[in-house]
Amino acid sequence: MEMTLRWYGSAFDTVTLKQIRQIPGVGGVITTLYDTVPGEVWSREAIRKMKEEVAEAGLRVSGIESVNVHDAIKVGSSDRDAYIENYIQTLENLGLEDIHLVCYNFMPVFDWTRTELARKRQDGSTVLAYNQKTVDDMDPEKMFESIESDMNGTVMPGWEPERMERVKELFELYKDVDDEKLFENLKYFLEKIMPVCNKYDIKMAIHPDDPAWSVFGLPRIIINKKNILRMMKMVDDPHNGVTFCSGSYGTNLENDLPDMIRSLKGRIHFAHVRNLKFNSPTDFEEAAHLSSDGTFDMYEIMKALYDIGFDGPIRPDHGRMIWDEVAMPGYGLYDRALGATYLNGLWEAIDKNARRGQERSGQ
Ligand SMILES: [Mn+2]
Repeated sequence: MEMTLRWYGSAFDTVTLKQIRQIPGVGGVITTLYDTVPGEVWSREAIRKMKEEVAEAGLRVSGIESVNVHDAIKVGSSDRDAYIENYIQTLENLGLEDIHLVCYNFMPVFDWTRTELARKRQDGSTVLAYNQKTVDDMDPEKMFESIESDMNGTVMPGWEPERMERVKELFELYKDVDDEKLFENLKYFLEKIMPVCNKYDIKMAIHPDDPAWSVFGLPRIIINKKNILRMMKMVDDPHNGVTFCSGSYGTNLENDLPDMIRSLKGRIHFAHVRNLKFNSPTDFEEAAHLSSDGTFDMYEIMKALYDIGFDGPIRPDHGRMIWDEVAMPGYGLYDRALGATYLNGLWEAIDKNARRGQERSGQ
């Protein structure tokens, strides 16, 4: 595996490449052209400029998170082919610039959903949190307003103000789209892009829906083992893979995370590893990465990734806001640096233990 950190670009991120370079064991960033809109072609020049900036700081671009998919593709409207053509052109330009990993999602209207961006924990840190009751009592059009004040002046991915102004229109757009239709549209999209992915060896890594169930009555399909295996099978190409995000699949306690990882051997192209603390099955908050601070056994998650021979980029995911840092909620420097270090430590221990086991058995 390759330890990385997500970075939004120098114009948008409070964290600098210089800081990332100083986190032990982090050699790459997962980044994006944050000022592009879904459906737009990314130019080779812009991609190269981004790569050069990262390289000058002594790091590499390990992958893109995300190239967002236009709503026309998700709902399957008549203009989708033009947007798919643009997507293919972007993939081609990324391939020509030697970038081989693209994370994306297929979530309708809202990307990840949280009801609080700064819930205070006992130690004084603040974290993102989710409470189903709050969602049930809320008008979806008010969702953005309710969390905007806690964004610390940043623009959060999937929650761009221009997009949120259109929420009503977006709900209208998705009104006839159910799970089956969404699967169908995803299949159509993947079949169209697989040739360019094969040509440039670009691994597509779909991010799970977060939380892993329907929110505001919208369809959600990338939520559990059954659905993700269906998706792998419906376009059975190794370039059609997943981002294994423990914090997103883990929102549903019925998802057995190590088991899911093992069942996706060879198709996990990217991993987000973080912990959640459940107060009830429908109320959770984002904990520190350490197992004992949350509900998940992080050793078992890392062990499963190790056991399937995972060799792609991995990143700590949302961190807590600690030490008075002011940053995009979930994306400060300090707690993600602690997370990277902890995950690197787990991996080293698992790796050494496995090697010693092999030596002992004379293999
Ligand atoms: Mn994630």
